Amino acid sequence: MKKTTLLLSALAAFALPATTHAAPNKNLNIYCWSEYIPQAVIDRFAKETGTKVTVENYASNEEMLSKLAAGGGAYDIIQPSEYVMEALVKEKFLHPIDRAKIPNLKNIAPQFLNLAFDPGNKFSVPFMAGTVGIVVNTDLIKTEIRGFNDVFKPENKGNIVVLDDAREIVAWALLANGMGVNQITDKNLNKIKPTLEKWLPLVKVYDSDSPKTALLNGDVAVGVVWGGEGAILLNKNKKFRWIIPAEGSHMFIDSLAIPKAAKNVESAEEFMNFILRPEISKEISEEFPYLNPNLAARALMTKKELENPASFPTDEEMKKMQIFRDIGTQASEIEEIVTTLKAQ
Ligand code: N2P
Repeated sequence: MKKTTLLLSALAAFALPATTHAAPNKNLNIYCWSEYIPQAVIDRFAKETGTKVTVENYASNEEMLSKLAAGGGAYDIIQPSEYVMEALVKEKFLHPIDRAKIPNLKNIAPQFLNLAFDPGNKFSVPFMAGTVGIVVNTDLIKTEIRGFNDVFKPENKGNIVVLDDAREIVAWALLANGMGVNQITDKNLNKIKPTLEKWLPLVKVYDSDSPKTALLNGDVAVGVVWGGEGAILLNKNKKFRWIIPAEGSHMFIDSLAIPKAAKNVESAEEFMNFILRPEISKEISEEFPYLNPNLAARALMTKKELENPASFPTDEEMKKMQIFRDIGTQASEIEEIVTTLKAQ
């Protein structure tokens, strides 16, 4: 949220007569991805449960981790992706979830439960899943784009937006060199460096918060973006096309978890159960159309929403998707490689 908006809402709250709202007696501090949890959902939870909710955003798993590592913030809920959840589980950073408090977990499709990053879902509740793919503005690009190798071509120089995310960018280069997204060894990193050296100077915009914006404005003609962002573009204009890269792709699963140091565990569990309600989860999908793992919510969604190819990959596409694993200390290495190459 912009500072001015914050200030305005603080002032507005101040201006309300004290009698109109019972003072919230519960607190919940959420640290989550930007453009992922609609404000209306937060507001409804706050009102319904009498909870004072604060929300802070991050644009990458690594940004969240560095803040947590620096001891920053006192969060009750965080929203890591699978590979970071795996690390946090290993490091015993998380508070176990009381499943009895989250009966709505029954709404989640079995394929998103009990995954390698958290067997038995002892610490994590799936929020949303998705993939990363290519969006092409077909008014501006007339040649066929099938995969990363077609995007990162000299003729597209200065016309490309990509996610500002080292793990993502390295995964695409691995795939383009015929390797799996988790095959991150020093040897393989050396092998893919020439690819990154070729690709990154072609990029105009790095944006993980809202990569759709550069495409919508016509600042760029092609992008490698989150599925939910692609889905919004497809809904906005028929000139946008979605492509799952021919070289391969991955599926992310972003879940909610409670840090051990959380002060408001009950509110955190209450919120987890709340977002898993079919109608709330559907509302989240309406604003941020990712791959919703909630079957009860999907039952409420329109055919158009369910058929958006950027939200819901086909079964065939899903079968081929890889899932990121924790790569330990190699994470800082890839961060360094990408940062250095971006600066050139
Ligand atoms: C939401 C970003 C999607 C998260 N803005 C990808 N893991």
